[in-house]
Amino acid sequence: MSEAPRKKVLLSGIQPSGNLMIGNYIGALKNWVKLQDQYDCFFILVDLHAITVQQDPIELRKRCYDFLALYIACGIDPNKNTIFVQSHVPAHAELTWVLNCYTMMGDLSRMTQFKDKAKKHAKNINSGLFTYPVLMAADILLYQTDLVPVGEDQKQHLELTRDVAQRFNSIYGETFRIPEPFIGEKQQGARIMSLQDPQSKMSKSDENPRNYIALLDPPDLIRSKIKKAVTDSGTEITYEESRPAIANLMTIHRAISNEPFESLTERFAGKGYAPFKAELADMVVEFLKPIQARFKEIRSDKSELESILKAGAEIANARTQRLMRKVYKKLGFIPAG
Ligand code: ATP
Ligand code: LTN
Repeated sequence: MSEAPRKKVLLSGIQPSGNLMIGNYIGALKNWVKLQDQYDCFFILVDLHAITVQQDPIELRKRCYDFLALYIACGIDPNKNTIFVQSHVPAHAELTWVLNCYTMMGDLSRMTQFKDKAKKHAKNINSGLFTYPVLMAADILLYQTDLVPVGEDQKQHLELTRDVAQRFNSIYGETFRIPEPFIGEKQQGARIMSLQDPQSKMSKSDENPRNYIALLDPPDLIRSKIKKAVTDSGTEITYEESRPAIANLMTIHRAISNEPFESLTERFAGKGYAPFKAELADMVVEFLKPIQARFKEIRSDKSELESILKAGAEIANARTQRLMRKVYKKLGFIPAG
């Protein structure tokens, strides 16, 4: 009897830090939802990654439940996908140690996320922040992942993951599958920019919440954030690299409405920014309304959320234990029996 072909593996993670926001949705979550039926999916709440910057323990615990409920509210089906908390699966930390020994300091020091975060947290440049991409490589390689849907900012980490896997494979023979990134085009929202500073990426841990639209922001706050978002000189609604603020707002519009840029330009010709911003705000509010309602309902059943995480961790532990045995054997470690 022939075996059913292996379903390809998709894996991604989000750090439970800050407030899940529209950039995370457009750059990552939206693609998770779109691809979930075609792949064997693993979605991870990467709490071990989150502690590379200082976290409040009570907030962190609450946020993990919030994020899980938001994933489901956004359309991730917990019955079809494996959703779990990274710290529930010890192999992530174990494989990280192994991969640390096959990752070069020079490569890590080129990572722009490290440079950005080191600047932002100048008093806490810990070694976890530096080796953060190795933990991410372990997350991915542990499941023989084929596809990793992420925003554009993670491209460099994905390249490092591929390099580390290839280095290990070339020494010990085929061990890890080499993963492919799944990153949309910039115009499709792979890099949503900050509302107040369109030169920097929108970020859910930004200390100024006016820079992002959180998925749980109330309607009035969303309207006010969009109204006060910075704009470029000129008044036309046209997509140009030289006008990053309006290009960003148009990208958010298109990611939600699917309306082409040309059509937006045409509809708002000669009208200026205000009506465009007002329409965008209404659209975002309407888009988030059902997500927020579902979130409220799902979040209120904590025991259901706990059982989703428990089931996810069981599957993930079984998968990763097998892989770790293989890795340790290749390294020449005596089997634990
Ligand atoms: P933090 O500010 O807490 O470091 P973050 O907003 O950068 O977080 P991550 O947890 O690092 O979010 O990323 C979660 C996912 O969202 C990743 O796939 C990342 O690439 C994507 N993402 C983050 N910011 C953006 C953005 N501005 N535009 C598009 N995708 C994004
Ligand atoms: N580093 C990612 C989060 C992350 C991740 C992963 C994404 C951790 N492990 C594995 C994809 C696959 C970030 O967005 N900062």
